[in-house]
Amino acid sequence: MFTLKPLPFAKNALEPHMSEKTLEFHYGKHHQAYIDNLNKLVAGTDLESLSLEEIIVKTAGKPEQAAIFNNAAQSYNHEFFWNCLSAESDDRAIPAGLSKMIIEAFGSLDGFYEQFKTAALGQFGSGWAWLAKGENGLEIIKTANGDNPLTHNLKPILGLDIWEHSYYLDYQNRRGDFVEAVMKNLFNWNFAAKNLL
Ligand code: MN3
Repeated sequence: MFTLKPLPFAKNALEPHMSEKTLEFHYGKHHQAYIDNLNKLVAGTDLESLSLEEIIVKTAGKPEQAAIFNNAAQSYNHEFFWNCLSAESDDRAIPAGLSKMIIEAFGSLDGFYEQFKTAALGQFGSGWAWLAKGENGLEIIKTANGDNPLTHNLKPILGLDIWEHSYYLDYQNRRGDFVEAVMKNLFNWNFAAKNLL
């Protein structure tokens, strides 16, 4: 049985950039639903005892297992996403090693922000923008629906949910404003640095 883990912050801790109301729905309803659906879909199958990561890798690209993949990936993505967010000043400073890698990959921190925003805005419809690590260092990718870096042989470092349910209550159609607000005010760089290891 998969369960909804507690949020790593209070529901109002990310205001004004992400409201308590958004988290009530996004975490309390959407994320919960992915987990509930996954539990129903894997009950009594050999997938039941696997981790989310294992289910994702095992079912990726198999049309007959698309529902399981989508719900497992979205369960994983959301748990990861909440950890990518923090309003604590300690989490908001970019550790030196990671900062160096970002500058190597994207020219500057602003270069990273610009390319990340371009990826997030360029994803047509629902999906995610990611900072990920591959054999050649850091890269930015966008993925559709529940897809994530694990199926591209990449390690997720930071992820941003750009499904409309992620921003509609706070920003309506202004995805760019939401992306800017999260990148500049909420990314948890401590969590990102831990994911490099
Ligand atoms: Mn979501």
